[in-house]
This record gives sequence, structure tokens and C-alpha cells, in this order.
Amino acid sequence: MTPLHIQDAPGTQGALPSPRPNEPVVDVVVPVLNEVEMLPRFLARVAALGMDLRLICVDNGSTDGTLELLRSRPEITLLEHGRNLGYGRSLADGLRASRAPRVVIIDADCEYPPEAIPVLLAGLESAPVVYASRFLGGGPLDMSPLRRAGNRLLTDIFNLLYGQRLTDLYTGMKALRREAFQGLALRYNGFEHVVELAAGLAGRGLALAEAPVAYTPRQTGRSKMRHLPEVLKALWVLLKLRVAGRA
Ligand SMILES: Nc1nc2c(ncn2[C@@H]2O[C@H](COP(=O)(O)OP(=O)(O)OP(=O)(O)O)[C@@H](O)[C@H]2O)c(=O)[nH]1
Ligand SMILES: [Mg+2]
Repeated sequence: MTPLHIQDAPGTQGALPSPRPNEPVVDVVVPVLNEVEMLPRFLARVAALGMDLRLICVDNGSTDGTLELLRSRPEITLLEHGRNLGYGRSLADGLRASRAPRVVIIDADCEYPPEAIPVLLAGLESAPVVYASRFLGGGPLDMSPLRRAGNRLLTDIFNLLYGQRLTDLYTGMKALRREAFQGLALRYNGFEHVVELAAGLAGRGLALAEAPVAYTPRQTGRSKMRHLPEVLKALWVLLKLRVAGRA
């Protein structure tokens, strides 16, 4: 499949294409930045599901061989940013390229198990949106106190502002019915995208459901996220969106 190069397309969900006959009913959107170590395992685990799905990988300017690996896999729908346009922009572009009635978002680093894809899809039978929560499993969770506290703070404030009952706003895995997100304006290119998407969905009156997911912190490769500044930025965006009534 010829990769789609994206440089300056707006990160919104305006006119979304309709599904075509005989296409998979599930699209899996994967943001990817320098994941050459984990990506082969991730792809193998997705393939082992044996599901009829379309994998949409958005390469966000990888320089470690990830892009070459993705290009060598013709079964993957590949979007190439060419340079780093942001995590949020990767997801917005991936959602925009999707056509299936059901979409799953999942990271490429195997922190969230691809085996949970069918579980989240089953949840879509009774809810328009299902977030994979790392905190509902019951077992011990290998997560730094700072990361846990930041997520907790944002989740609690989001719940208060939008009348939701999430436990894990900052999960990297979720499933959405197309009609839940179609037409949502997604303008934030960075990690604030997470609150923008959730606020947009909740602002439509949707209840965000959750399903427990096993979480395996990054086994290899380097963490690329700076958590404290991201929490502060997300907090600001969350309050701004609520006050502006945009969502
Ligand atoms: N951090 C980061 N990740 C990106 C970006 N673009 C795409 N990604 C992908 O987005 C997913 C989530 O990013 P991660 O860096 O794993 O964020 P995280 O899971 O919160 O943190 P760690 O796994 O501990 O690094 C991964 O699949 C990345 O490859 C980007 O600009 N920054
Ligand atoms: Mg990760």
C-alpha cells in the first residue's frame, strides 16, 4: 500500500470517508514514534488475533528504522508525518483516515495488550466508547507515583467537569463507534489531545465506559514523554475547554 504523506492537513475530523464494501469493520489506529524494538512484537501479537481488521499506523517522524519496518509491511495502512507533528496529531490523522464503523486506538509499545482489542470491541456492543482502564484489574500496578498522581488528578477533574466516572483518562487504549467521534474537532497536536477527545465525547452527552486491561510498562526503548509538564498542559486545556463550552 502506498504510504500517505501528511504534512499540513488540519487535524480535525470533518468529512470522514464512509466504509467501502468488503473492508474490515474494525480499524486499529496506532501512533508510532521510534518503536523499532517493540513494533515487531506488537505486529505479531495483532496478527495472532486472526481478526479481520485494518491496521492504520501513523509514523510521527521516526528515525530509528521504525519507518522502514512499517514500509516493508504492505498489509499496514501507513500514514507518514515525515517529522514529529505530535502524539495528538498522530491520533487525529489516524482517526481521520479510518473508515470502519468501529475503531480501536492502541499504542505501539505493547504496554497495552493487543489481546484486549476483542474485549474492548465487545464493550462497544453496549456503549459508544470504551476506555481500557489500567486501574480496574485489581492486581498491583507498576506505575510511578508521579504518573499515577497526574493521571488521577486529571481523571478526577475531568469526571467532575463532565459528569463521568472514568478511572483512567490517560489510557492509551480505547475503542469507539464511528458515530461517537465523527465530526469532532481535534485541534490539539500534543498529549492534550487526550483531554480534548474525552471532553468532545462527553460534551456530546456520551457516557464513557471502561473495561479493565492488563498493563505492562515499557520493557525496552526509551520513554519519550515528560509527564509533569504534560499534566499541567492537560489541566489547562481541560479547564479552558469546559469554560469555553467547546465540548
Ligand atoms: N511520547 C510520544 N509518543 C508518540 C509520539 N508520536 C507517536 N507516539 C507513540 O504514541 C504512543 C504513546 O507514547 P509513549 O511515549 O509510549 O507514552 P507513554 O506510554 O505515556 O509513556 P512510556 O511508554 O513510558 O514512554 C507510543 O506508541 C509512541 O510510539 C510523540 O510525539 N511523543
Ligand atoms: Mg508507552
